[in-house]
Amino acid sequence: MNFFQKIKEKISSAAEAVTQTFKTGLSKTSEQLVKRVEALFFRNSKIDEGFFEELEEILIMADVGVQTTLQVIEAMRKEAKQRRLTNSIELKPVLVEYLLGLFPEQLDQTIIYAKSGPTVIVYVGVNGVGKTTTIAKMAHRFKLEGKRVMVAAGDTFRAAAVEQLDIWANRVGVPIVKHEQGSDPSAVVFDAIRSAKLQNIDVLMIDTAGRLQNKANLMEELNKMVRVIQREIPDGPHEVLMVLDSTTGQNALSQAKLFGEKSGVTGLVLTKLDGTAKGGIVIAIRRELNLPVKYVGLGEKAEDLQPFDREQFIHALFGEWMVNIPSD
Ligand SMILES: Nc1nc2c(ncn2[C@@H]2O[C@H](COP(=O)(O)OP(=O)(O)OP(=O)(O)O)[C@@H](O)[C@H]2O)c(=O)[nH]1
Ligand SMILES: [Mg+2]
Repeated sequence: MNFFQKIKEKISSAAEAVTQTFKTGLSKTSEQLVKRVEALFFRNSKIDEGFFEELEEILIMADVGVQTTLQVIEAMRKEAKQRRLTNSIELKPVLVEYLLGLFPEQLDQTIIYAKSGPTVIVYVGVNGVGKTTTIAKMAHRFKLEGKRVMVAAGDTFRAAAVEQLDIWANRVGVPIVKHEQGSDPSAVVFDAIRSAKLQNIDVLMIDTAGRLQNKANLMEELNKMVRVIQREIPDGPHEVLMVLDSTTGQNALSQAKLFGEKSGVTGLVLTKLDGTAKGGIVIAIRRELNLPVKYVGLGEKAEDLQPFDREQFIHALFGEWMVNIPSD
């Protein structure tokens, strides 16, 4: 095997590993959604009212969202009528293609980097959604890409939050800037930016305390952190990533709606997809909010955080199923 073949093989095995991560991470959703859809197609070979009603229910149960589900059903009705389809099996590829088409084509996952100097990424979200873990996973990714990474312990509120990030920073092998619990998070941010500049850091990631969008003082604290960043780095923060726990379903959607309005969120990270059968929430969120889904959490290991890829996503859900689509 020559050098180029070896490289090619390596790349494709990496791609295969990603596919597997998506498949495993989405297996609960796939099991629920696809098995039920499959059973429906098996039972109802005729395209009738009952067929559409049940399909509607299945999609809503998977948290695809009412609005989006109604659009999908409407499109399928139209297609069936126009093409005079009678057997439900003929609607299989229409469904898969339509779901794929629900995601805008642009590359959602691309992180916006600084033109020069450190790229600053702030992580925000309510308590326990996975902000700190996501920072650790991202630190691991960026490091593998050869970037110089630094993290800042901007959650000075919760007991043990600084320690949690410290442990991660050590494990991943990246420097951390931290102050004592109870200190002003903006001061941590200030120090972190100074030291990121001095150390030629490529990516500085700032952890923040979990907060609800209706807590005015905490939202103001967040704004203050952003102002401190902007004073030091005028085009920063380059990303404000809102982390959402997908196991909370429609709740995550409303959090993002309310939070996004108030805090200049530039993108979303959807964690814990491996823990829910309602992974359709990714579709609902992508449809109902004008915010890109940059990364998805498909498990607890560092490699389980993946850039969101609509094709991997739909393929992981419907892959086996698409193979069985009869060609005409
Ligand atoms: N299964 C699974 N667990 C995850 C994922 N992401 C985070 N978690 C877990 O979620 C829990 C909370 O994660 P944290 O990173 O501490 O959440 P946080 O948003 O920083 O929480 P606060 O700082 O308390 O607001 C931890 O037990 C993580 O291991 C994921 O993608 N899959
Ligand atoms: Mg945290």
